[in-house]
Amino acid sequence: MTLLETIREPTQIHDLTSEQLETLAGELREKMIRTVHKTGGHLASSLGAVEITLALHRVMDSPRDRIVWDTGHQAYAHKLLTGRGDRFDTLRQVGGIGGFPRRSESEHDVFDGGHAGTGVSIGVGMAIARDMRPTTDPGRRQRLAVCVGDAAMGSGLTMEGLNHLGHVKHPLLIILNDNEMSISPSVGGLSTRLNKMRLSRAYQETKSVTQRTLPRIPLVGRPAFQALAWAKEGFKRSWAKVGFFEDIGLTYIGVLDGHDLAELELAFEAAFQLEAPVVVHVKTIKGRGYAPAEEDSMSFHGASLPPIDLCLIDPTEEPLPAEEAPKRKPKTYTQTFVEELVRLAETDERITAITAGMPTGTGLSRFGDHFPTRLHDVGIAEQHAVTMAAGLALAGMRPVVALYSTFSQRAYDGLVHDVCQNELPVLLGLDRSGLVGEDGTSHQGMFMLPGMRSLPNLAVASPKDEQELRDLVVTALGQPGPVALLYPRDAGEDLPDRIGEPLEVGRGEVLREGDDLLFIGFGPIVQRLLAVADALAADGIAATVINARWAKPLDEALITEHAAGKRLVVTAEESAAMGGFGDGVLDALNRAGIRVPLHKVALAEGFVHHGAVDDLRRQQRIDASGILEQVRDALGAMAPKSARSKAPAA
Ligand SMILES: Cc1ncc(C[n+]2csc(CCOP(=O)(O)OP(=O)(O)O)c2C)c(N)n1
Repeated sequence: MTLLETIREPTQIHDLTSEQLETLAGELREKMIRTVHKTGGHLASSLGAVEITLALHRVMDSPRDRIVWDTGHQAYAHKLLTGRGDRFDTLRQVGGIGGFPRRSESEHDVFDGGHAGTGVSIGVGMAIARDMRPTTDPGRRQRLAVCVGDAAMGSGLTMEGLNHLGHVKHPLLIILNDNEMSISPSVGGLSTRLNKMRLSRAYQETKSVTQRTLPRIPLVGRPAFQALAWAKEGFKRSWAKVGFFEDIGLTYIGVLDGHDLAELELAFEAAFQLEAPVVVHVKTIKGRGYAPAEEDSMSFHGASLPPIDLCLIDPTEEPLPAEEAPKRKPKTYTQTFVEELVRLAETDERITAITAGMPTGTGLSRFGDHFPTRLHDVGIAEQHAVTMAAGLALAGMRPVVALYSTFSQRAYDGLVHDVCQNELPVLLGLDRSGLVGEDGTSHQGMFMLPGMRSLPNLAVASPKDEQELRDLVVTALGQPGPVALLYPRDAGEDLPDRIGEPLEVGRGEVLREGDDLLFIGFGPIVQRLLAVADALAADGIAATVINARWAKPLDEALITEHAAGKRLVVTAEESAAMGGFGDGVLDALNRAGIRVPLHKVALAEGFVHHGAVDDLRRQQRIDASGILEQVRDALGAMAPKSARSKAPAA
């Protein structure tokens, strides 16, 4: 049995020796590497945070004390130390444990995360609540810590939280886990500043900061004594230029080696003794402990990882087989979107692209390869990305912002107030629209369509295949106002490349005709409707299939023309049902006075948990066979009672 296998509760690590802790750190890393080898996941970030996790759990007493993981993608060691070792191999699988902290899994998880930049605000809220308790309440002694990556540190939400914390000054430990990386290298003025802090170690400032801070450390108890001893030595060697954080009212300790467990423990203890908001700035190596991930943390950041060579952690394992020629994979919608953009940007210098910290995920790095000065990575700052696009558009440019649908939720006000109110020609590419899979509830791209349907001036489209995505990119960039294009994480239909052609805004198309039913789909789900129509045709039920293309403006004329006289209208979208595309069709039919039963195929109400996209589609009954079942159920429910009892089971 390994040491890790004996740990059920984090308090068990309080009494381990430094040798045992070193062994444990190794075992944690091995377990992560072996698991993520099979499941995929955020390997590099979690490998880099092992010592931070151990140190936090040693100086804190979770769950009485609370540890908040910003984003939550670096918390695998925390999961393994808090009773989830047995189930860890189910990571990110349907029914298994999630990739981010989840309160349903453990009392040690504080907050269901997934989006970057939330940690400090959560921590500030909890600190305020703690300090509102009566002074006699033991809960007042609760220690609170937030671990934030350097890229998330630069996000707007974190900045708002720090700004407020510097004002209210509630005790809170913020660990700045600085590995110089976002998914790609971190960008921005703060990142440059952190670099300087790391490099300079400004001893000349040590004295004044030490003088200011040391008297505030109470001299009681052994931990305080240790902390003080550390502080006396540690401040000398590690206080760096403190301007930024100190200027806004936070105490700063750093820069420390984020893999030196003893030093981290002392720093965290010292920070708690200060009873103030303290930023402990630690330098870590993303991917620490697995050479390929240390060398290329970008590839080992997340979901679709390169193959993991287990023999690098255990020589008895077989090395990876020699590389086979890569199989040709159909192009993704993301690739097609960027290809078309690049093509258009060759002749239109006004086209500029913006990413919020996701140049590789959104494919825009390719745009940057062609036009380095026309790609702007603003960091994890979706709101700024969209409002900055409004600024570019006001100045005559044709900005294209590509965001994952889920992260674009942050930019909703920018879209409403800045882009739509001002009717600006911004193209918003909503990548990962629909189910995204293993990242789970926080990441599914399912809420923006209902949110956007009510926005004046905005056109909203989604293609049935990747060729049509090209057409829609051309169309969108020809519009005088804003357009949102929704496309999924998936590969396309493997259709030949061709140049996009402009389409008419708000015009759908009929793909096949049949007298009994009307299917209307928004986005690539149209392909599944065609398959369902084929299956029903074999039963003698004929369906018309409309590719709507536009959720807004909706092709009401086409829809009402074909809905009249049908037994059932079925709408389909891979998005939240409430207020979505189907509701738009229903409204249109009502307005036109057409009374036909309508069945909405969409995601069930509630959050969609993690798992492979195919499994989730099956679970939600929005894969082709699920839709077929739904249609048969709806037809069965409509049949007159006598006929219904005879109807075959779906
Ligand atoms: C609002 C939001 N935008 C984008 C992302 C995608 N994302 C996940 S982790 C990450 C990089 C985080 O970098 P950092 O905070 O420095 O932590 P590290 O992974 O380097 O430890 C990004 C951009 C996200 N989770 N949330």
